[in-house]
Amino acid sequence: MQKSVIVLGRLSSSQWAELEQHFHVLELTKPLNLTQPEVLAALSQAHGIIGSGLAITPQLLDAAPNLKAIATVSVGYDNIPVDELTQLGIMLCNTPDVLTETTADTGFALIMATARRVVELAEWVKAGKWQTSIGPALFGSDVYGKTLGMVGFGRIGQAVARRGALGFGMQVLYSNASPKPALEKELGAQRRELNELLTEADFVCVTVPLTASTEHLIGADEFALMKPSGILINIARGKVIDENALIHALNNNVIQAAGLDVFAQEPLSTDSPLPQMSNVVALPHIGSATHETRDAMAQRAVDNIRLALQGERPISLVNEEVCR
Ligand code: 8YV
Repeated sequence: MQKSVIVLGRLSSSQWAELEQHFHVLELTKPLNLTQPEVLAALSQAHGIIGSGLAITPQLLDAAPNLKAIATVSVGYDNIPVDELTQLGIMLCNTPDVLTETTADTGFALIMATARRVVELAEWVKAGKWQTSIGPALFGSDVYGKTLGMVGFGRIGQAVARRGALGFGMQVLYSNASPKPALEKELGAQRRELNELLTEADFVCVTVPLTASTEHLIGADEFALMKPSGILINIARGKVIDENALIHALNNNVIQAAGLDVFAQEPLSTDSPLPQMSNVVALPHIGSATHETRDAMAQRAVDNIRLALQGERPISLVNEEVCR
């Protein structure tokens, strides 16, 4: 009997056709409503699920006794209970590599936009306020030649650092559990303790995954260590930052500015003051959101689920233990 795969999210027509060659494919919409009989019927048959932002609850797992693999269309999987899946023998696959450069571009867009006040000044021009030549009140800060502090030095962190070092003559510092000698050689990057990095960097760029040990990694004490001219960039997960402490730091000249692609709550609550602040550039979690990259991520998820359900090793498997 053909195996069944549930798809939650967009696939191209060729990706859809590729899946249909091998599986019975069912499309459902997010969030999954587990009280709907058709959703429960689909889950009861499902061997695989493809989707992003998946709420993998115990109820969902109970409703899907045949589940063998989940392919999240994201590199991050902080929203997924990996240990529970491993215990149940369910493979979790993600989409690293294919989104690295695009997400690093987003990080650099935020570095440029915050330092040179791109959004604020574009809005100023749009409002017809450019009537005389501009003075120092509207000047920004240099990016070229400054110090870039990477909090987390995995694939995306390294790609941001490469842009900074090779394109913008930046001195790269990084804090990471393990040293990265190859990058030290390639970019002249230097490893620092987090506190030292915060003190020395002009730009602090966060790329660590969200885990129990990185939640609120950057809070009031950490902002106090940064330079008053320092700029915080977050392209990781919102909860790595204590947002209340960030708002306080931005309002009280503890740091200069922040460029944020991610927030503790997404979509961002309309109560959040962050997007209205002139020293904040807030984006709607677009790290990987280009046509090319989202297509490549969807393709990786399709490849992962196909391999997993055909008994082969998926390209990017998070919980290797399931295969042992
Ligand atoms: C995702 C992301 O695309 O990959 C990740 O972890 O944060 C984004 O690139 C987003 O979560 C939607 O899937």
